[in-house]
Amino acid sequence: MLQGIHAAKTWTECENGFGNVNGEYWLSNKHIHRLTSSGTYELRIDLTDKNNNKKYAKYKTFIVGDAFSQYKLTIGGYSGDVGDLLRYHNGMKFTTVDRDNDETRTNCAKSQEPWWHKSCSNSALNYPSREKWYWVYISGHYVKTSVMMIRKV
Ligand SMILES: [Ca+2]
Repeated sequence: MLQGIHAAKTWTECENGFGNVNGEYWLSNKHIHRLTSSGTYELRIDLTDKNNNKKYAKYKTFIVGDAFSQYKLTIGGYSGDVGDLLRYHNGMKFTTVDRDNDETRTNCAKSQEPWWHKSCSNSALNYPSREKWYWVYISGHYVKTSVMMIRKV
């Protein structure tokens, strides 16, 4: 549903969604909010590195708040084999190049793309770091592909 992106996307673009489901894609924040507030949703993040090693993170709780909350992230109930890196972002608002809701004096989205930045990120799946999506090392390599999926439970 959501995959890494790497152009400086605006608040409106993230709000309304963009891209192609088979490539770089972001389901709109508005829709993610609508879905995750309509029931209980879990989040699964699948990651691969350049050698196609696969790892995942799963969260029992995944809620994105409404526009008024600045699409605030509520996340919890981790399981998986890649580390609970989203925990750092729990409670954070969404930040884009044109809307700074993070805790730094600068705007994290300017260097690390849109995300629920804090100061700035442990895991920013829209941020291509060394040409790989930034989450964490898998077997010593940066993440090559990332997919975030949500499912009603
Ligand atoms: Ca800031």
